[in-house]
Amino acid sequence: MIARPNLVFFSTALWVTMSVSIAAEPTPDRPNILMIAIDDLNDWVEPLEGHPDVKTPALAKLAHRAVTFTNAHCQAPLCNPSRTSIMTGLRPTSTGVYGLAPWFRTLPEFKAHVTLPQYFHQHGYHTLIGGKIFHGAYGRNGKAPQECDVWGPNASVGAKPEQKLIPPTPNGNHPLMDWGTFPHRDQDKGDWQVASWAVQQIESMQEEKPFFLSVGFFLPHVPCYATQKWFDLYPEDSLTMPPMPSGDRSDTPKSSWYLHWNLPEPRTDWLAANDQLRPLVRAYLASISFVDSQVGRVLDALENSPYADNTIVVLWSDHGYHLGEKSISGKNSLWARSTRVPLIFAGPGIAANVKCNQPAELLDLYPTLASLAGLPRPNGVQGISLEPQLSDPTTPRDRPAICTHNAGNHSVCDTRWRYIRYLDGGEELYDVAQDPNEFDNLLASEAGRAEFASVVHRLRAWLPKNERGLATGSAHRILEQRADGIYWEKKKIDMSRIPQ
Ligand SMILES: [Ca+2]
Ligand SMILES: [Ca+2]
Repeated sequence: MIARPNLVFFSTALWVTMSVSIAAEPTPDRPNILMIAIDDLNDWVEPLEGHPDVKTPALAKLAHRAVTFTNAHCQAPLCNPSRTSIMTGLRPTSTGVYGLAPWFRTLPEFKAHVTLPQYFHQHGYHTLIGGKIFHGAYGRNGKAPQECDVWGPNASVGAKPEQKLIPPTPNGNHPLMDWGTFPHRDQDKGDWQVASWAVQQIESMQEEKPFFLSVGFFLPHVPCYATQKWFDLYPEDSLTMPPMPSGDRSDTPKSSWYLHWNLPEPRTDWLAANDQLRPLVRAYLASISFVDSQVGRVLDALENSPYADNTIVVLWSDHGYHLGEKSISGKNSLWARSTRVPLIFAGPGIAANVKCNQPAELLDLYPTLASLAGLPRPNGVQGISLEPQLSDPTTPRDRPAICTHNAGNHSVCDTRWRYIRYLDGGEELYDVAQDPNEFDNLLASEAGRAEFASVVHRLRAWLPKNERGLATGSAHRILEQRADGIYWEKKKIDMSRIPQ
C-alpha cells in the first residue's frame, strides 16, 4: 500500500494542543485535492500518445510525476451522464441519467445523495468548484443541498467571432458547432478566467482545513476557438490526420447508428464535402494546446505554493471525441474514440512517471480520492479504489471498464478486448491489442462468432443488470426501445435512413 501523506491521527485533546503549537504550519493533516477536469478531451495528449503531433507540455510534466492510466474509460460518452456518474459514484444504469437532462438533484431519490465534494466537506474539507464540473449550470442555482463551500466562475467560451467561421452545419446550424481562429486574446477566453480564479484560490487559501479544489475547463469542447499562436503549432499542410478508412462501418451493426442518430455534430461526409476535416482536427489540436497551457498555470501555482508537497492532483476528461473516425465527429459512440480518456494521478505516495494499462473507470475516482485522503470507503459508491495501482501500476484489476450510452447499449473493455452490445442485440468485438483503431469487428462473420464465443461469453457477463429506465425529465440524446421500434429523442427512428 502507498504511504499516506502527512496523515497523523491525534486524539482530539492532543490535536487541540498540537494545533496551537503549529498554528502557522500550513500543512493540514490530510492531503489537499486538486481535481482538474477537461471537457470533451480524447486521448490526444502526450501522456497517452493518441496523436503524434499534439503538444501538451503541462500534461507531459504532470505525467512525469504521476501515474497515467492508459486504459481509462468514461461511464457514458456524454457530459451530463458521465459527470453525474463521477460525482455520485453511480453508473448511469443506476441513476437513469442518460441524457443532458435531468440534473440528478431533481430526482427525489438523489436529492440527498452525497457527492464527491460533499463527502470531503463532511470530513472537514473546504470545497471549491470553478468552471465545468457538473454539466452546464447544474447545481449553481440550487438551494439545499449545497454542492460545495465556494463556487467560482462557471465555464464559458469567452471571446467569440461576430459570426460562425464555418459553413452552416446540418441539423439546425447549432451555434456551438464552429471552429477556427480570429483576432482575440488568450486572456479573453473563459478557460483563462477559470484558471486565473483557481490560481488566485491557491495563492490566497486562508482555511486551516485541507482543501478540495475542483477546476473544470471547457475546451476542447466545441466551438474550438483559439488564438493564432496555438494554430501555428499545427500547420495545416503537415497535419497528421487520424485514420478513417472508408467503409469502416460496413462491419458494424446498424444499431450503432442509433447512438448518434440525429445530432448537431456533423458527420464525416459533411466535413469532407465542406473541406472542414483538416480545419476541425487542427482547431481541436490548437484548443488542446491552449487548455494545456491553462492547466499549466494552475499546476505552476500549486508548485509555487505551500501545498506543493501535500496535494493530490487528479486530471480527467469526461469522455472522448471523434474527428472523422467511423464516419462521425463528436461523442455518443461506444468505441475507444468516445470512451478512452486521460486519467492522471500525482501526489505524495503515488508512483512517478509510470503508466498503468489496467482497465480503470472514471467511476473509480470517488473511492480512490477518499482512500488517498485516508477517509473511509463512501457508502454505496460503485467504483473500486485505484490505490493499489497508484503504488504498483502492475497490480491487476479484474473488473473491465464499462461504458453505457442509454439503457441497453454498453461496451466492456479489458486489457485486450472491447466487446459492444446494443439494445437490439447487435454486437461487436475488437482485439484492441492487435487492432487499436477498432477497424475489424470480429463478430461480423459466422466464423468469427464461433471462434470468439468464449471471449464474448466472458465479457458479456459484465454487462450491467437491472438497468434503470430513463429518469423523469430525461431529454437530449436519449434512446429507448419501445414495442414498435427504437426512439431517438422521443421520435421513432426511420430505419430507411441508416447510412449504407
Ligand atoms: Ca463533455
Ligand atoms: Ca470496420
